[in-house]
Formats: sequence, structure tokens, C-alpha cells
Amino acid sequence: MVGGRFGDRLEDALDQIVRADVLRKSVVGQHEAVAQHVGREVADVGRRDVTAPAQEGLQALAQHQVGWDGDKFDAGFSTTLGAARVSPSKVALSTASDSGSFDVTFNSSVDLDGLEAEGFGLSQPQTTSETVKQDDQNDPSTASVKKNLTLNHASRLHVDTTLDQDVDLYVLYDANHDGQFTTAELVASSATGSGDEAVDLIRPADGDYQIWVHGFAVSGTPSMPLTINAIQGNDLTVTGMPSGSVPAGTPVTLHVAYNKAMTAGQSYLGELLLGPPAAPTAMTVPVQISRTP
Ligand SMILES: [Ca+2]
Ligand SMILES: [Ca+2]
Repeated sequence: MVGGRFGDRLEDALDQIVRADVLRKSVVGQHEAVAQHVGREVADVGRRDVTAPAQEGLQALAQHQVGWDGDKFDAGFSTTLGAARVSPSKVALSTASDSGSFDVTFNSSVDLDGLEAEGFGLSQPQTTSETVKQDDQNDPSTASVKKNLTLNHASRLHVDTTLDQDVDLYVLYDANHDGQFTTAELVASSATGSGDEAVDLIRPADGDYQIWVHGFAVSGTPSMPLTINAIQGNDLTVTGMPSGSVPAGTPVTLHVAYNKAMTAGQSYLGELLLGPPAAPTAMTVPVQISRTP
């Protein structure tokens, strides 16, 4: 609607939709994680990096301008649409050693002003059997299941429930560090009409958390599995990050070392998060290390 009437509601006056060329990815058979990377540059405001999973088919990029001067017709911006990929897209290895290393290669089709990468884990998911009952429907703090959890250098927290009756799931973070968990400290919830609930937090802050399983419509005292998968720890060390910008098409090889006292016969989970400085968690490489005797 550029060139039309400029009223007070400037945010409605300038919308531009750029229909990008069809991006086709031959995903099948490729051991690559692909994240569509969008670099958006806005005059006078700076640069924004926006990422989304790449999908086959037409990609549409919508730009919405807010709060610029109505008489400033030449406030231009440019948009770069490209793809970044990491190979391999995930790492699963078996080892008889508590330490070792592997490499991953990053490649972007657009210039980046840097690349950050960090390793998390190694840790193990835990599933416990919990007994639930009918709680006060109007007060999640009456949840009869409350589980404490401490996170330290976590890339991800996944929690889920499974039950054929209606329980809801809440995650609270003790943001003021007073040892109490109040509904004002709710950071995630899943409250559908079923008992199959799940929440995911990416790069959650260090500190104390409490998970509530709230019986919303429960008869009797059924047992149900509660799975908590916190990928956390400092057992993965990433080296090889570039010190400056990364020109398009320049592969970056990252070296990942792991070192943890593991129990033979058990598996451990980790994760690499990487991306440009403005979006350092844009891409993920899941890591699973199985310790053999
Ligand atoms: Ca529910
Ligand atoms: Ca608190």
C-alpha cells in the first residue's frame, strides 16, 4: 500500500510482502540440518536475523514496518534470504571411552557477521511414575504433583505427561530466587483437554524450577509417567568458531570434544546450538553418546 494515504496508524500504512523464489531442498537422503536464514536490514534500526525451518515449496517473507516517520519515503531496507546448514544434522555415536571428539561443518549461503556455537550436556532424561488426583480446577497451585529441578547450562528443557484423563502441565522458574514458586513465575504451560501435555524451553536460565502436574478432571488416583528431559551440563566443548564474519559459502568446521564419566550401557544426550550473533540458538545439532563396556 506504499504511496497510499498516510494516516496516524503508520503501522498499517506500510506493509510489504516479498514473495521469495521457490526454495527447493532435496532433503531426502541428506544428512544435513537446514534452517532457512533470513537477514533483514532496516535503515536506522539495524539488522534483524530471523530464522525458520526450511520447507519445500513457496517461501513467503512478510515485512511489517512500525513506527517510522510518515514523511520518510526513502527509509529503505534490504532483505537477504538464504539457507544455512550443518552437517551432520545429528550425532549418534557409541564409544568405550569417556572422552572423544567429532566435527560438524557449518555452511551459509548468505554473509553472516559471525558464528556462535555452544555445546550442552551430557545428561540423561528421567521418567518417573506419578500419582495424580482431582485438584482445584481454578487453582493450578493446588497441583498434587510438584517436582523440583535445577538447571545449569541447559540448552533445552522438555517435559511431558501421558494420561487418558485430563491433567495439565506447568513449569515455574524461581526468578526472584526466594525458594518459593508462585503463579507469577510461570514460564511454560500445556493445558489441553487431554492428559497428553508437553512443554519445551530453549536455553532456559540457570536456577531452580518446579514442575506442576495439575489434576483438572481426574477420577480416582491414577498413576502416569512424567518425563523430564533437561539437556544440560558442560561436558561438550566446541572450538573452531571464526573470530569475525563468515562470508557466504565459506564452510566452518567446528570441533566438538566430550568428556564425562559415563556408565557403561547407558546413553547420554547433548546438543549444539549455533547461529549468527543475533540468533545464536537458531540451529541445533542433537548429540547422543552411548557408552559401551
Ligand atoms: Ca490437559
Ligand atoms: Ca520465587
